[in-house]
Amino acid sequence: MSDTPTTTPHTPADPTAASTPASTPAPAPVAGADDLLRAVQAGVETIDLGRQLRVGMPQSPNHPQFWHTLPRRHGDMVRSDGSSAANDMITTGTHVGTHIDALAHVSFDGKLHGGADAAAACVGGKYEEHGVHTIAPMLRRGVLLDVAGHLGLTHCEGGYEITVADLEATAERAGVTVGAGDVVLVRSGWGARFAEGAAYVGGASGVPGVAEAGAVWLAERGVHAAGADTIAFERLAPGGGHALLPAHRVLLVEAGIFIVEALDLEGLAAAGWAEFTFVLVPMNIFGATGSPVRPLALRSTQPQSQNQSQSQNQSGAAS
Ligand code: UVW
Repeated sequence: MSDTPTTTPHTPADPTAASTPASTPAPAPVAGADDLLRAVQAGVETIDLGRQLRVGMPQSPNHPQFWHTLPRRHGDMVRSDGSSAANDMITTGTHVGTHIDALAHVSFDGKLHGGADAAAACVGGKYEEHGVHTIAPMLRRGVLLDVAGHLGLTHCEGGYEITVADLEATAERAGVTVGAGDVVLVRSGWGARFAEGAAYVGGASGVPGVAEAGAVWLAERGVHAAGADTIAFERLAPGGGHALLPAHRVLLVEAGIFIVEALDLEGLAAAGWAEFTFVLVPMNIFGATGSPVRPLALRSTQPQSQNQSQSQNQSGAAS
């Protein structure tokens, strides 16, 4: 058996509870180990940004529902030694729970990102170009823009447009800049309402989020992906549902930027992490338009000065 430490992301038993950082144990450093492995072994805190998948959880009305059942339960088939196995079956849309939108998800005037003809791009019911299988696993700088926190609100109101001024003021207050290749997570606070079900989907009330201008701001900064704690990432007008999704057009079609929706950002905001390592691996479903995901935010448990002196010692030892 390997003695390599495993990271155990924190999963709250109560799906409405905010994730709090979970620390990995800190085993003895391995001589000659890779720098990244050494940093992980020195200690990592993890915040789970994914929602627990539960039958009946709130989801966009546009997508097939998540369903989980047990076709075989203990005792249905018992082996000669007395053991038995329980097995599951799930059926689900790919845009349920915390999920990522692939570029194939949205077209505009019949075109996908890069100008591909949206109808022709679907061959045998698969989007070979821009399907979710084309999204490489993400290990990137993550930035939290806690807009609700900046505005001093538990959550922005339904239908509130998070403006460019809000994004810039939130970033400035947190002391972060949004740069090329980043994954930017915008917190409206609406995610705290996930357990309320239909209220979270926000049909009548609308949902807060960035609109076209905010999406253009993100695209101008060359971000790799943008996410939010809401059902559709962007501002939804009261009573308007998903009638118009201009941020989807700007990000997915015009800029080629992935969108992550229904994130749990409460733990991240409570921990005050404005900058962190972001990890996300989509399911490798050939030709699909999206995938449920379980993203993680990671930070070293070592004080920054200690990290710097460790790497100085190591480079000194190497020279
Ligand atoms: C749409 O219906 C546009 O789906 P999603 O909210 O996953 O982007």
